[in-house]
Amino acid sequence: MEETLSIIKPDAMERNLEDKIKNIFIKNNFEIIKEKKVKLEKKDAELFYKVHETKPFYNDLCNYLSSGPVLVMVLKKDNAIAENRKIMGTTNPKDADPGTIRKEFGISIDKNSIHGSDSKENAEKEISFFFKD
Ligand code: IDP
Ligand code: MG
Repeated sequence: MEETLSIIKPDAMERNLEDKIKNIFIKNNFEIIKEKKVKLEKKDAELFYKVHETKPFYNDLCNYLSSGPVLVMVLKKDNAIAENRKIMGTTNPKDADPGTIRKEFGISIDKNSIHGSDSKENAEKEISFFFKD
């Protein structure tokens, strides 16, 4: 079994999509083993997205992620990291496959409703970023 970090981003929280998105994970046999609703400070978002600090969209991205509450979850399943990326869809909702979370709910490349870890190393880092135990 593998663990990955998922975040329901502010645009989806704002539209009350929390339960709909959680049900997609449950339907796809993910176990939600930890979850918490948090409102990040900008400096938290900057740390979380540090890998993107040189990108032109970094500042907007950090403002956005800290603009409202988010739901942070640890998802567990065989091959959870890749399986989660598959059901999330591509970064830009416009290009995402039908039935994916981003296709269904994403508004734009920045307001794309969901975050998911992209590798084993990042999953571990991101899980301990939010759940220190
Ligand atoms: P991912 O979320 O699919 O892993 P990343 O490349 O890691 O995509 O980018 C992190 C987040 O930064 C994206 O989910 C999206 O919200 C935002 N982002 C990525 N590329 C762009 C862009 O070109 N313009 C604006 N925001 C972007
Ligand atoms: Mg990423």
